[in-house]
Amino acid sequence: MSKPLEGIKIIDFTHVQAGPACTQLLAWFGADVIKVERPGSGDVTRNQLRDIPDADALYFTMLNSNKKSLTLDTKKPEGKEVLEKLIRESDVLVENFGPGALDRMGFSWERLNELNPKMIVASVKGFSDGHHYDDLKVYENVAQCAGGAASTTGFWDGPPTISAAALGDSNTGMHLAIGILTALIGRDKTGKGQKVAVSMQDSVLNLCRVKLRDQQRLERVGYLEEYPQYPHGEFSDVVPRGGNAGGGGQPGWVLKCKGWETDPNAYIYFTIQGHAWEPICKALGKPEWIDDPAYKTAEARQPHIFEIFGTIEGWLADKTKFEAVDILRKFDIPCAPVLTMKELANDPSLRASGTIVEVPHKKRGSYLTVGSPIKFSDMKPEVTASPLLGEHTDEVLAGLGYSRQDIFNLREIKAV
Ligand code: CAO
Repeated sequence: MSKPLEGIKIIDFTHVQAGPACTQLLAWFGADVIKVERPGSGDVTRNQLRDIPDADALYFTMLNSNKKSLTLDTKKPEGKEVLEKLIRESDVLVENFGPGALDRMGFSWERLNELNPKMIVASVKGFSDGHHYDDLKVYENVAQCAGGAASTTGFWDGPPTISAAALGDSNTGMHLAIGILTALIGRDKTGKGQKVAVSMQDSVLNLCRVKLRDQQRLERVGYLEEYPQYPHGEFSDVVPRGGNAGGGGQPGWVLKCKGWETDPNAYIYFTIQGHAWEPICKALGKPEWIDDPAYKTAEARQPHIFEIFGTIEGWLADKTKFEAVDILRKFDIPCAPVLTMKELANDPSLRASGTIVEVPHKKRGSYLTVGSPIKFSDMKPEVTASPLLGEHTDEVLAGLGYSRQDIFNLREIKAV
């Protein structure tokens, strides 16, 4: 089956997570993604946290599937020459080097645009161009702090907390992918390439927009009625950490189920959504709460919400997280078990949908990865193994018109 991005050639000048997550997505959808890596070492994640000696680490394999690998020293004149040829026939160049690295290499936006005016140049940086921190190198957790996630995550009596979700890295890569696709559609209309830039700080903040909503509400009224601090606690002039309260305003909490004493994940997330109150009362065997003025409205419940959660935990005490959800789903109550990575890895539904996939790899044997979370009616993205370092160097160079002797010479001077 042909894929929508077939025929789109992408120079993947990315490393670590933010950039590779973007180009991997585009490769799944059919783009020809050529990862350009430094000869001898390649993307640093090939070596990071290895679980099998001499085989690419999972960090690399899980972010670089469906790509080709070309080794090229782009600081050597011969390597630059190869890159220039590649640029002339590519549609997109994606990079996430530290600030100024591409310019120092001699490939500023102006130069790239001169080499190929139709090419889209897409970049991830920690902070946006012109920002007072735009000289900083940035990793995931730094971005979560700079983008407002850390100050609003965790419990009010603990420090700012980092989320396990890659809000700074993969999330920024997804934003960049949207930008690239938009620029490609724009190019169809104008015939011109353009620069697409996404900062990690901006991408984190974009996902924290309800907290910016809350900051404005707090400044206007002095409290946030859906936060656990209301009405008994204190508010300062900044959005506090709300523990497990729902960011969207639906009261909810992580509640203990049978076995929590020994299993750190025997919990469900239980929401007390306004419209679900009546079914909740029925499910819990508390029909008297339905019309009780102390429970009837969200506002009335908030002062004693933890007492309500305590009652629900009493109901959950003899039910596993799975049994509880099986009962609650019949009442249309939004809830879910707190699932571990082990449970997700073995989840038959995720395997069937292609969200968890097993990929054969030349050196590792097979490994699990997360496949495309986006499903299409006319296309099933297939995940193929990440490339070995330089696996496609000869193929790509031959495609650029280099002879076997040229390729040998490039190897001799260690340009590839
Ligand atoms: N041939 C020759 N040189 C190469 C090369 C190649 N194929 N590929 C990269 N290089 C060089 C670059 O030119 C650069 O050299 P100079 O600094 O001398 O100009 C160097 O390798 C890469 O530098 P870097 O700053 O990108 O790498 P780093 O390990 O010091 O920093 C990171 C890593 C991620 C902090 C930084 O790249 C960064 O801030 N990127 C932008 C934000 C980002 O994407 N962060 C997310 C990473 S995922 O957690």
